[in-house]
Amino acid sequence: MHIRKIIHIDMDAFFAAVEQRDNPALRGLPVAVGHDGPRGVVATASYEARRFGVHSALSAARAKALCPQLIFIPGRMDVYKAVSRQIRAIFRQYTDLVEPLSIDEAFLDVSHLPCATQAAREIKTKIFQTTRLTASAGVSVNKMLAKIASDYQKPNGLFVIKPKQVEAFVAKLPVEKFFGIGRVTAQKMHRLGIYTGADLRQKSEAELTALFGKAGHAYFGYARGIDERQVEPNRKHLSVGAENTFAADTADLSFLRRELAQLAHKTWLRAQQMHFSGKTVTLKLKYADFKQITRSQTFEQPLASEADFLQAGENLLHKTDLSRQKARLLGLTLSNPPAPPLPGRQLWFDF
Ligand code: TTP
Ligand code: MG
Repeated sequence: MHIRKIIHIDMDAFFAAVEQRDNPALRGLPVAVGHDGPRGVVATASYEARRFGVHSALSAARAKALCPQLIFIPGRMDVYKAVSRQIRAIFRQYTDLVEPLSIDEAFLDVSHLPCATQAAREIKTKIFQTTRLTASAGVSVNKMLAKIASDYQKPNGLFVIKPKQVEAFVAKLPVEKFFGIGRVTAQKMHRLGIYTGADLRQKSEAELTALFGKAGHAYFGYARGIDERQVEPNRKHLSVGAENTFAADTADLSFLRRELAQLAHKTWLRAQQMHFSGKTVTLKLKYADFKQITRSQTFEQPLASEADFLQAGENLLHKTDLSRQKARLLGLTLSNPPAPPLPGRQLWFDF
């Protein structure tokens, strides 16, 4: 089997580090980037502030309660974007297979290079020389492990999970560290006595799909250190969706709404697993005579929650005509990621 070499790079305390770089008076101090106000939220915190428990997505009020001397800085998105372009230019010196996941992180497929670890070391050095900022790098055989590795020795880390180490590493890994396993899924696993990769490995693929639906298939692979997802440089064209053909044609609106809720749930889960967010929702409806229509709506911001996504789908469903013809198939798709691509985070603050 062909073994891939994947690097994941993620800047350290990105927005806060840029602010400390550009204003030496802030260095060594607890800094939060974000809005300071009654409805304010922390976008990120310097490592000094993190020692007090301040982190992304915390309300400004809570952050100041935890760390009264916290210095709030309004963000400068244009500067962060410029740095983001600088680091992407460095990545492209090593490979065309660069998949930016957000403003400060990317996957690189460097399978063609003799030594991925050496490349990661060089990239970190070049980033520092160019931007005066530190990044953490993870190197392994697939995306999931490379991403876990970059987080392992943050900040300014370089961590490698070699092919031979994968099994032992994954066995010890807490399930919440696996890709796409969020808080809710992790809690469900804990209730089932699944705490680590080794526990997860005890379950058959059939058991996992029965418990977690399609995601169960991925979890089965993850427990064995397998993640087949390719580094996808062209996220612009990416979309995530689900569709279902009914056992019998129907015009029953309450049935269709229940179907839609399932499609929205499935799609949202997959989008989260892929760190994908999109601004466009498309509903597809195939009538009993096989005539197909689509209705879509594009928002200014990526859809922020499953509930919003479903609501958009329902609005589109109401724009279809079921008075003359029954439906045989319903589909729902999320597409059109924001540019530059950002992950499915809900708390990006506005400028
Ligand atoms: P992250 O890479 O998640 O965080 P970070 O770089 O600040 O810190 P770490 O060292 O742990 O990687 O996110 C990158 C930037 O994205 C972050 O600096 C600010 C922004 N961001 C938000 O605006 N809202 C959020 O909820 C998160 C998580 C990040
Ligand atoms: Mg980061």
